[in-house]
Order: sequence, then structure tokens, then C-alpha cells
Amino acid sequence: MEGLNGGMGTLLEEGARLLVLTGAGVSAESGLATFRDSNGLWEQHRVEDVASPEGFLRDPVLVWKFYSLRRDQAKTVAPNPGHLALAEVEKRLGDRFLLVTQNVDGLHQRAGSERVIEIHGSLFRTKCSSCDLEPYDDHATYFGTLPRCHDCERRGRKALLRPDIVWFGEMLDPRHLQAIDSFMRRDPGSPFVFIAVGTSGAVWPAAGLVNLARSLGASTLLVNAEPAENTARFHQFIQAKSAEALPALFGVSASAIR
Ligand code: BV8
Repeated sequence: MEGLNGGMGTLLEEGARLLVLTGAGVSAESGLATFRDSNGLWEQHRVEDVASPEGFLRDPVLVWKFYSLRRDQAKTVAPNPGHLALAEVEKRLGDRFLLVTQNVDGLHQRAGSERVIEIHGSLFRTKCSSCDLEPYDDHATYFGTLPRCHDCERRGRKALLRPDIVWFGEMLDPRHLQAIDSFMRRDPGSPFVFIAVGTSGAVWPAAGLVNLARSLGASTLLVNAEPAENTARFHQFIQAKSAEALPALFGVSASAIR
């Protein structure tokens, strides 16, 4: 594991590219429950039941309550040293760095990360469930009253607004997948490191990104509190908590972390 054994220094010298994929585990130390912990915590419903188009059709009041609770909760927590270390790495690597997150909580951006692809959408964006209304920033909460699309109403149609989240059974944004693919295939001669952090490897197609990275010659590392479903796909596995492991891994001292 050339790139990482030498630490950040090696990556910087070799002009390596670094793609980091994060999951709910990276936000755990900020106080946000992961999906493995939260299943059943939300109104006794499985996440797949409320985080799906069928769930929204069946009970939009419950789904907006689920996401409104998470909007409120995400506002009360702060980025942790794991988020801040990733923002620091981006400053050092610039366009040789890409952060792909399954998280919808916005904590990476609040930590200062800018080169972020939110492949499962964002808690703090709302879109129309029917028309092509541009998703917009929305920090409001909807308990009971359901927000409706004014553009549709102007056309004489009734349509509910929904969170701009990729639900189970919905396609990921092809533009996101294209951007990830292009980054992985750029400068084929340069060293390429793929690190997954805080993810159970249970959700596809995000769980398959390590396979694409390996096929393109990447050195791959998983940093997770426990073995993941796809641990075997990684060259190296570090069992650790991300808020401790990431600053150490990237040689980001506490002083560099605001
Ligand atoms: C799609 C938004 C296809 C919701 C989310 C094969 C290929 C393609 C699809 C599938 C497939 N097999 C099955 C599918 C269907 C499905 C899927 O993957 N199902 C799973 C359950 C089997 N995939 C989809 O539906 C995807 N869509 O492929 O469409 C298609 C094709 C044609 C036409 C139409 C459609 C869409 C998936 C996106 C779903 N949306 N998020 C929301 O957030 O409200 S996924 C959701 O789950 C979150 O994004 C979350 O991130 C993710 C859970 O994964 P993790 O992030 O890994 O979180 P988890 O809790 O599981 O794990 C946390 C880990 O952290 C744990 O391992 C823990 O040990 C560790 N940890 C905890 N604390 C720490 C820590 N690690 C380090 N430090 C710590 N402190």
C-alpha cells in the first residue's frame, strides 16, 4: 500500500489522485445516528420504507416528518475531526482530490469541503415530485402541512414537493456517476488511491465503486468501525473510528483542524 504507508507526503510527491467515499459512519461522531443504528428508531419504520418513492406515495406526511426530524437534528450537530481532516486534504491536493459522499447531512461542506459529490442527494434541498423544478435550498420543516409545487399549481396541476434525496429504487444522478468515472480515469499513469470511510458497503451502486477503482489500478483502503460487507474488495482495512483515523492517516495535526 505505497501511497498510504508513506502517509500524505507520498501521495503529494507522486502527484497521486485520491478519491474518498464516505458513509453515515463519518457523521456518527458528530452525533448523527447511522442507518445501521437508526433502523427502527424512526417511527418504528425501516429506512427503506420511508426512504423510497413508494413510501412517499403511501404516506407523505410520515416521510416529510422523517426528513424534517433529520433536518432539525443535522442543524444541531457540528462537523467532527474526520470531516475537517478531509477538508484539509482537499486544500493540499486540490483537483487531485475528490470526495464522494453517501451522506445527505451537509457536514462535509460545513467542514470546508468543496469538491464534494452528494450521490444520495441532500437533506437541505427540496424538489418537485412531478415537474422538473430546479431543486432549491430548503431548511424548513414540514410536520403535517405538505408543501406543494407552485409551478405545477400555475399549470393547474397538484403536486407535492419532496426532499431532493435519492431514495431506494431511484437512479443516482448520471452526471454524478460520470464525474466520478472521469476522475477515476484521469491521468491513467499517475498513482490512484481510493479510500472508503464509515460505510457498511451495503448500499449499491456506491458499494461497487471500489471495484471500479481497483479495475483502474487504485490502491484501496477501507477505514471503518467494523468490517463492512465489501471489506474483501479492499487491499487494506483499518478498523478504527474515522474522527481519530482520518487526521492520523493524512498527517493532519489538530492545529491544522480549526
Ligand atoms: C439504484 C438516501 C437502480 C436516503 C440512500 C445493485 C445495484 C444497484 C442497486 C441495487 C443493487 N442491489 C440492491 C440495489 C437496490 C438498492 C440497494 O443498494 N439496496 C440495499 C439496501 C441492498 N440501491 C438503490 O436503490 C439505489 N438505486 O441503484 O437504482 C435502478 C435501476 C434502474 C431503474 C431505477 C433504479 C439507490 C441507493 C440510494 C438510497 N438512498 N440515502 C436517506 O439518506 O435518507 S442510502 C442510505 O444508506 C444513506 O445514503 C446511507 O449512507 C446509506 C447506508 O449506508 P452507510 O452510509 O454505509 O451507512 P450504514 O449505517 O449502513 O453504515 C455505517 C458504517 O459506519 C457501519 O459499517 C459502521 O460500522 C460504521 N461506523 C459507525 N461509526 C463509525 C463508523 N465508521 C467509522 N467511524 C465511526 N465513528
